[in-house]
Amino acid sequence: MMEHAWRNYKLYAWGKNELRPLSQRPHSGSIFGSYDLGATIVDGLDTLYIMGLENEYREGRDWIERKFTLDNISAELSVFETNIRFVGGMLTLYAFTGDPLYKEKAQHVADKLLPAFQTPTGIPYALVNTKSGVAKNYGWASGGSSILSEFGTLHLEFAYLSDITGNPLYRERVQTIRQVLKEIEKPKGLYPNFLNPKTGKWGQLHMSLGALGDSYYEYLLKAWLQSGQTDEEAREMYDEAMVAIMDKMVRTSPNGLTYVSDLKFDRLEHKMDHLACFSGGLFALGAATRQNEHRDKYMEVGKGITNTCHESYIRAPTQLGPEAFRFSDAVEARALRSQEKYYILRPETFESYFVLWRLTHDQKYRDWGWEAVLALEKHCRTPHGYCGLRNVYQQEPQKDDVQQSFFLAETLKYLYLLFSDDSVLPLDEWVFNTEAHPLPIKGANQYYRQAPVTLPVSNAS
Ligand code: DMJ
Repeated sequence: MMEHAWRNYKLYAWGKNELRPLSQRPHSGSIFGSYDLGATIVDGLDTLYIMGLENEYREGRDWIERKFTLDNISAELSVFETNIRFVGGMLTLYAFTGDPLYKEKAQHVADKLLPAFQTPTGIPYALVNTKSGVAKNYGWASGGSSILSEFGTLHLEFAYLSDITGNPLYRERVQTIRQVLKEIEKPKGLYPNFLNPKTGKWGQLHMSLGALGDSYYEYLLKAWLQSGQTDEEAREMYDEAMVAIMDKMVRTSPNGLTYVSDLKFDRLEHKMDHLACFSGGLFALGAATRQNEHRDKYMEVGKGITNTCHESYIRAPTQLGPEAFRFSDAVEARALRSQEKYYILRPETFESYFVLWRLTHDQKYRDWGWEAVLALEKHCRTPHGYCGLRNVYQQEPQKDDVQQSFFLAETLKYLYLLFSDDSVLPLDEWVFNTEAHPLPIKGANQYYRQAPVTLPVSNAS
């Protein structure tokens, strides 16, 4: 599957961001637009490396060396997307290979994002122009707010970049974000999705483990894991957030399905985004790494959410899950609105299968992953790459003509790892960024490659 996705990207969209498999041309309408940033190359390269596809890996490495730059282009980039895909991708490749090319490129990209952090609070804007450095927020985001899942999903990459370059600046930037979030008053212990970077005040009180919230919670747990479990502040913030989420947002349907609902002010919207399906793995990973009074309960919730996401898949004739699904008296784990019925090759459900497989070795997670592989082959594969579907509830759904870069970065990587031995990227040595780029755990992984500390001259003698 990876070879097929890569080969067709190479044939029809090489150096562009993504492939349109039906049209056999580049996809330029997505987050990275028509700039030649090679998003699929940078995002997919560590997957090729893990799979041992050496020739393809080399082609990608050569393209990065010869072509990849953000200099002399005037692109308006998403700080979050650029960080998780480009900085994250390069950092993993640096950890894997020690090739200084990737460290330089990771730093090059991160430096282009830094102007976005020039706000009164240090909470970055969402978008930054790579040439002018002018930064701004999305017009649609609650009163000029930045978005929790975006500014809260920089910590792993920026902390690691500081450690491998010896430059503390990147860690300082994300530590500032951490302090704002630590000190601010949290309504009912929860984090709303919107925060104004100028005033430091929350926007609309919408909370979610799906779109706009999701990976913030993920990065609290993972910052602690990445630090070799020394960043206790992150773990405490994670534990406190999960207590509130359990109390206010995790619910069980009449037929016993566990789900995490969105919360709008005081009202539960009994809906779960496909994006929130990563949280099955998150609850389980949090439970497995700390012995406390919540451990057994959280492990059960992690398994329950993963099971619910699997149900959302198998209740669709395509055996692939919708973008969002609801719980009411009439339906459970099913999309109701037409704009919720699509599937864009997302990885989150398979990510939870992978984490739960590693933690429990319950065969059902591999069985579920295999069902998904067959469904992807049946409905999403085309002669020229893989496409998403417009409606998972149709027997023969229309395809969307986009091969997302995260299909190579995440979806295929998690499915591959689900069927690999535990010794391939063991979870006590690696922590996955939110785009499935594995980063080494400090103190536990020989590939951490921390920059040597240079002593001041007077002490060095
Ligand atoms: C990916 O870019 C990341 O997983 C992100 O955290 C959420 N959305 C996509 C995949 O669905």
